[in-house]
Amino acid sequence: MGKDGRDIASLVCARLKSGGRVTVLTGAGISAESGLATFRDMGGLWEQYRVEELASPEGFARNPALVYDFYNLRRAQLNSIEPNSGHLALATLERQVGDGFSLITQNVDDLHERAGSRQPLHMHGELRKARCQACASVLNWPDDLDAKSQCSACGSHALRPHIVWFGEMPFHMEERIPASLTAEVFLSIGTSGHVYPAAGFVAEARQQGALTIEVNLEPSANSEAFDAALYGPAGEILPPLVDAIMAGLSE
Ligand code: BJW
Repeated sequence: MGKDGRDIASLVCARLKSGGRVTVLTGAGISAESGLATFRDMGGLWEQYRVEELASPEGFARNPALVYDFYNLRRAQLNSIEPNSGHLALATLERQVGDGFSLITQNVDDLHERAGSRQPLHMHGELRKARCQACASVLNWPDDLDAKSQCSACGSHALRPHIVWFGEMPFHMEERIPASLTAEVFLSIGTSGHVYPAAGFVAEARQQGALTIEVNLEPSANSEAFDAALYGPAGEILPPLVDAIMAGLSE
């Protein structure tokens, strides 16, 4: 790891040693090295599909079969991929920091859990869950979902992907996310900074006194809100960064 990385690790350690907490926000970039397409990069999902048809309540009302298929394909894809070294490094950091660690993810995949993260806050939902529009039950749903799928709680056929679409309120916005934005260190990984409210978290965390750090291939849309940045693939940057933080904490 270069000097920038070591300097950033020292700054993080200084905050954590005096009882600080760390909050991590992840986006599609952290799962890219596992083989999942991002949204806005070249070749990303929104280049291949029309966002308003697939990720909005109006699109689902217009053409549910198309939306079910899109998420069925992505759900099936989860069976053939694995967490990468970036996910694993974050799980290691979580074990070291303990209760002072929070992970907010915009990702709907389950790679953080499979890497060992205990309770990531999935603010945009989860691919492997379905939600009943009749009784609001959230069900584990590992297989294909369609208009004939039945809710095991109420028997209705009103299941939809458990995904937050544009115009819908993300999850955990009332308590857990606001509480985590008071942490002393805020680390943002692999997110373009285009989608709110997540794109506003860094400014909020910084305003509350956090040291803010970005890991991305390139500066994100809100890069001015970060105190420090490391540019490159998360799977290459995070393992040595976490190692340096762990070494600093044990000194
Ligand atoms: C790597 C890498 C590697 C690549 N290593 N890095 C006008 C102004 C402001 C806001 C709005 C507005 N009009 C409407 C809004 C609100 C709207 C919004 O933000 N729209 C903007 C697009 C303008 N937001 C909403 O509607 C949200 N709800 C809402 O606001 O409710 C009201 C409210 C909330 C709170 C308080 C009060 C009111 C809901 C947003 C739902 C987003 N849903 C999606 C799709 C569903 C999930 C799915 O199908 O999978 O979520 S959209 C899509 O974008 C997905 C993602 O989670 C989200 C963020 O994308 P992400 O993760 O940043 O991915 P990319 O592709 O954009 O970026 C990848 C990055 O990784 C890049 O930077 C690469 O460089 C990097 N990278 N490889 C490191 N190896």
